[in-house]
Amino acid sequence: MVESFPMKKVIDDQGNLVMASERELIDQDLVQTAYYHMYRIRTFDKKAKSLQRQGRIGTYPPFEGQEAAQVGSALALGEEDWLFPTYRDHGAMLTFGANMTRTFLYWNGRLEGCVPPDGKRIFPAAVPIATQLLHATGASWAEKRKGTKNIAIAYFGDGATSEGDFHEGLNFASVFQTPTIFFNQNNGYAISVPFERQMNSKTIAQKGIAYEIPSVRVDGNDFFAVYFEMQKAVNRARNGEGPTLIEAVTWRTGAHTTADDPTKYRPKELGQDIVDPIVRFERFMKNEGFWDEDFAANIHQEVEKEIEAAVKEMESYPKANVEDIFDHVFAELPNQLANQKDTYLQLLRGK
Ligand SMILES: Cc1ncc(C[n+]2csc(CCOP(=O)(O)OP(=O)(O)O)c2C)c(N)n1
Ligand SMILES: [Mg+2]
Repeated sequence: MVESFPMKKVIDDQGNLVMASERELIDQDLVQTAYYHMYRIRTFDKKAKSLQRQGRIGTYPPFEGQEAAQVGSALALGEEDWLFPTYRDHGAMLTFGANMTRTFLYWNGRLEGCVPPDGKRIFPAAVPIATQLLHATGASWAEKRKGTKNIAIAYFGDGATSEGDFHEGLNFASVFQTPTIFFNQNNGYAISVPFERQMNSKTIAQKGIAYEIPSVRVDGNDFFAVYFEMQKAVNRARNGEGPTLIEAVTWRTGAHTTADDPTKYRPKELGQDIVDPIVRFERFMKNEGFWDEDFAANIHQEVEKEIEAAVKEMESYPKANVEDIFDHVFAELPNQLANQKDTYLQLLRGK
């Protein structure tokens, strides 16, 4: 089955083009846009980890190492499309137009963190694994029924494929030929569970066969491979040709979240040979004459400023209100939760 789904690459680890036919699709604007977004979300991610360590935001799931997958996918979407992310997809959300201050507020436990910017169809990050596949299928089905050309993308991890929702989402999308892109980031682990313990199949792409969904396996650390395959999937969906499953093979460099220690469950040598996607992209830029010191320096400065301003704004908000956790799920709080709320508030008051 692995042979049926060879991993598509456009550039190799040294930044050399291995698919020369794609060269004519690459121009300065695309290269600089991709670099800008990957650098921006990498810097955001570093800042978020640092803020968590300083107690300035809560638990945070880093996406370092997955920038090419997240930017390559989000950049291929159109303005009116729908994005259904997980907790690890802030890079994709920011690239698609999520507000950075609100993204920090989300990890600070504030409701404002779930509000999408005006005109942007970005759902709040799904923490319950795989639920968003059904939401994306439903939203894109609605678009199809309304006769629009808009599509939806659902982000999900390797571990999510073990959930019923994954299969229900794919089956429904297949039966109704919805304009949905199932975008998998196979980062090799679901918390501490490695890919081989999660499934006996050798790839995630092959799971599309059962649903007659065109599927492809790409090197998720290769921006161009992700971006070009996404474009094909987007075009197919817009033209009424139904869903696509994309497996982007990648690697999370750090912990599952700031609450765990990956050295406890990942052998040290694993991942050592993986070239950072941004380093790989920079190599490509230098090899192909796209590198420009001034452009890079300007971007670095601009991003730094943007992030500092967003952190400052986030910290100007009052601390999250504990009662919010209880007050916005049910119209009428069930007894058991009302009791929990009382107990917790008493605890906070030191009684
Ligand atoms: C329904 C459900 N079951 C279990 C969990 C606990 N949980 C949180 S993250 C995670 C692993 C998910 O792994 P994967 O889908 O590979 O995504 P990744 O975290 O690697 O991006 C699990 C099991 C959850 N959030 N929701
Ligand atoms: Mg995973």
